Amino acid sequence: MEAARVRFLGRKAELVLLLRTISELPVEERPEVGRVGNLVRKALEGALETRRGELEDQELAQGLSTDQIDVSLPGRRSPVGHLHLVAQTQREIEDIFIGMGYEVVTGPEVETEYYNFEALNTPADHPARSLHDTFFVREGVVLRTQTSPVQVRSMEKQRPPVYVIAPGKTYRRDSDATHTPMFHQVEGLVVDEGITLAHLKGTLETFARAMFGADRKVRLRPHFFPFTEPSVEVDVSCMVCDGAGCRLCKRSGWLEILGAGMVDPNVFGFVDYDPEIYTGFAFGVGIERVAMLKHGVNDLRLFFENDLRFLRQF
Ligand code: 2NL
Repeated sequence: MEAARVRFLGRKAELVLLLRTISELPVEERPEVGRVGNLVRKALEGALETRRGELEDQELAQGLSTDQIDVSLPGRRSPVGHLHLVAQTQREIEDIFIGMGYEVVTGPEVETEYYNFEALNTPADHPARSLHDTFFVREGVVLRTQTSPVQVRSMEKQRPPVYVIAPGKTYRRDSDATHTPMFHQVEGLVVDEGITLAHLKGTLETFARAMFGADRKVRLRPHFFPFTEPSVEVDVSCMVCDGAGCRLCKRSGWLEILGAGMVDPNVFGFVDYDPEIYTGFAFGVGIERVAMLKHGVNDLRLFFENDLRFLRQF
């Protein structure tokens, strides 16, 4: 169409050249040549315009018949995330203890030395209170090294019976293949009349079986913590070999999962509970450790690198 326009209406078109040289014609011929020439030019312009309209209509009709939007095609899904394995595991632990009637309590990650150490029978000269092991915010204020201070606050607020668990972040100045400066813990505390070590063992058995399988056995080994007496370390029978001995449990058949004990009467002294009336047990379990054992994760650092190829597997 453009070629036709140039040929018949362009600067060098016959008609245009004729109209331009009209002044060279005899005077009496000029009006008639001008009139007819302009008529022809208008006719050509009209024809081009008509054809342009036809072609545009054709193009639109073609587009409408081939470029249809198929509204029945599935849409593109927005990516949806999920909880981090540590958060999932924390909730799983919470659910098990909620099922046994416990209340979930939380508290500050920045704590006073009083709640983090003093009230837990950990005296000022204890090595855990050194600059080497604990992050100090300022004099008398630390990043909590365990979630027990939350439980001390619970005891201050309510009288027994106390059945609480305290999940959350904890901080220690430690960093290597098996320790990170921040990690997660769930602590549990029971205070009531007539609570014994047997109640502790039964509770931890229920926990271990809910978490790692109905066949799990639990054993207690003597240990020491400043805030419990007696104190124990708690092993669960290996879920890989069922106690027979394998690489995971280093041929022993047992895996250490937590620390626990009977609440030291000195701790009750700080919250004004009468140790002649009440006894209690407490325990602390590392959430990352539970998640690693349950899911076969062999490197603690995977939890903190935020590599989606790892996280998406859970
Ligand atoms: C561990 C295991 C433990 C507790 C935490 C506790 C809390 C109160 C009173 C007495 Cl309020 N004890 N918590 C007891 C035993 C063990 O944590 O491996 N900690 C270093």
